[in-house]
Amino acid sequence: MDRRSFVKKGALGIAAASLVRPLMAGEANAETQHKPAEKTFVARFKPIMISTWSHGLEANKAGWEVLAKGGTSLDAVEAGARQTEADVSNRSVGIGGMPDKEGHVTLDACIMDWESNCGSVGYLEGIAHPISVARHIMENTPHVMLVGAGAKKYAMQHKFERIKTPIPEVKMAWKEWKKEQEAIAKKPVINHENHDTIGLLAMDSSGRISGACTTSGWAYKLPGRLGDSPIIGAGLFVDQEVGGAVATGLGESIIKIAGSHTVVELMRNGFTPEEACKEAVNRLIRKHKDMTGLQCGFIAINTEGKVGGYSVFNGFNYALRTEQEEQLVDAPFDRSW
Ligand code: SD4
Repeated sequence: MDRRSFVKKGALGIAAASLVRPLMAGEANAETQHKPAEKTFVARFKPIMISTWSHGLEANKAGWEVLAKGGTSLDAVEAGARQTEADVSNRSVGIGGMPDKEGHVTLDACIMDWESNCGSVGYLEGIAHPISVARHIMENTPHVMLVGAGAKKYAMQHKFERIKTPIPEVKMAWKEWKKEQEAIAKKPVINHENHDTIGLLAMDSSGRISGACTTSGWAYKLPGRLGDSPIIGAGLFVDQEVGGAVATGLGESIIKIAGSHTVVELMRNGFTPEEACKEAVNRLIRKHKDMTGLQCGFIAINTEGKVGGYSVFNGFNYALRTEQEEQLVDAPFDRSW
């Protein structure tokens, strides 16, 4: 099947689960009374996974191997993110990512689960799977976020796989860029051809929602720059009472409206996932006088298993995986390039 044949235009929200919300930890009913909190989730939901951009199709495949066996949404989003991080052809995530102004590939990632546990890593160099470092921080330290040299030290102490970056093709491109002396302050044109950060959201068969986000960020950024992707509430937010959201695009703009948190709070107030993403995009647009090159998009899922997305400009899409379908959905948008 070629790519176009399974692209679906403008999906508005896909009901992929029953309309029953998952039981929350500590919330007792006849089946669950006196059982530990983790057993209060009942396997009655149809799993679903959504991931940004077309490479989300492959990431969803990796995540689906987990979900199909009844695994957790946390394991699923980590597996999906690792798939993209290992893809050498991807220029904005993991090993094939683009460097900063000085030629260093620095990676950002974060992860969040249904109990609001979260972990994050920023400005991490030479480590293959930042998403797994973020999860390790979440599960093994009292902290949420480690960055730079400390993050690298942590990853090495815990024997995370090391990589040599930039890969030769990327180094060549960086040298060319240096020659052209482009001004770093210029806003890049961000579309799906050159901006491939991946954000993933999954609901497992117990209704538990988790999310992940991983990127090398803005190509040729200033050394030390972090975007939205490692920031809980900006690049990713999950609240099991409501749902989850992830962002992609120009991080500086997404941070200004605490993008993913905003989407989740809008859903809390009754918006569908697509309506919430649209309203967040509108809010972001209101904060910027000049929208040139300012592509940003959100995807979201609620506890009913409905999903949606929305972007500033056309060209943003996300991969959807359910028991019945595997497709790339062109997100609705505010304006055309
Ligand atoms: C960043 N939000 O570093 C990321 C980049 C991105 O699609 O999402 N690109 O600003």
